[in-house]
Amino acid sequence: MSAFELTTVDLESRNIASDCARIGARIESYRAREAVSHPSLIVGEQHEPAIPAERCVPEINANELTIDSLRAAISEHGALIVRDMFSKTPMDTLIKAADNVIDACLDSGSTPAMNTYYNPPGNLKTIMPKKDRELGNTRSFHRESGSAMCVEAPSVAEALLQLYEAHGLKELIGLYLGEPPCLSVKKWVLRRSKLPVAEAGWHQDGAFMGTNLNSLNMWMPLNECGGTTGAPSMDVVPQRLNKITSAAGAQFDWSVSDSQVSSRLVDSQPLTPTFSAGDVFFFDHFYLHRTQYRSDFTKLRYAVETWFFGASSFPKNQIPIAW
Ligand SMILES: O=C(O)CCC(=O)C(=O)O
Repeated sequence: MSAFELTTVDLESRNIASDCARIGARIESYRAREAVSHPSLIVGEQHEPAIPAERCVPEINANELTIDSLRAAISEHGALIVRDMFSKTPMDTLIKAADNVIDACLDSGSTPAMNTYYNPPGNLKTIMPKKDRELGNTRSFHRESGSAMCVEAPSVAEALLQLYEAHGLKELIGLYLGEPPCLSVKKWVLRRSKLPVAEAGWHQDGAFMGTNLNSLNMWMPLNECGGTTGAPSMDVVPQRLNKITSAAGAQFDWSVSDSQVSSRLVDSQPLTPTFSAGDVFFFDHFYLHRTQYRSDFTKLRYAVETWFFGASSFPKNQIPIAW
């Protein structure tokens, strides 16, 4: 494991102009790039999901994380929890960063001065197919959900990439995807839950990203959540799915109703894992989940959600960017 720790001093001493230029270049390098039409899919409808003896969310310690343990868990159970992936220092740095970035993005009427926590690249608007309107809608969606895109703060985004790479994740995720990974403007997000937690729909991200792609999400809670912690974790259906479940009766065309979850998925009733700061949770675009829903949370939960895609098997609608 690497010694790279990511302190607030490290973060705040970064060069914000060169980080902004790097994120701008990462965005630009995918502007004209289209995904291949027939990628070799890791999971597709033609893959019969293995039925494991036990429906669970498998978990391992970071020192057991290999390409084989990752592949086996995702192919049998749809997900993997890795305990103790990161130490507490970078998680605390990122909580402060999430507060600053989300707060900077909150006021739609004013533009904060450029700083470590807010310096969106100039091409963020032009890369969106519907330009201003799409960027505005994406930002309002995040404001309402208590989140912000990492690329709003290129120094935070670049520091995250450095942290991931120092922990061997670039190589591991590339092996999993079968090619170098790319990320996405829209699906790389700093999150700070709102209290009370709204009842968010059960969903599979493939419902709006599409399914002709290869993906791996690394969801990283920055503080403890679930169980008796008082902070919301994630509710999950602990099952390898290989298609999108019907949206019939659900609030949105990309979400899944409670009754579908309780009636169609009777053998794998939802679970709510408990996480500590520094754990990570891997799953793909077929995994059915939602923000843990209960009315009595007392604490905020911070997280970073990072979706990785194959460099040639990505959802163009999520605005891919180079790693
Ligand atoms: O952070 C959350 O509660 C939800 C995250 C999520 O839906 C995702 O990572 O796809």
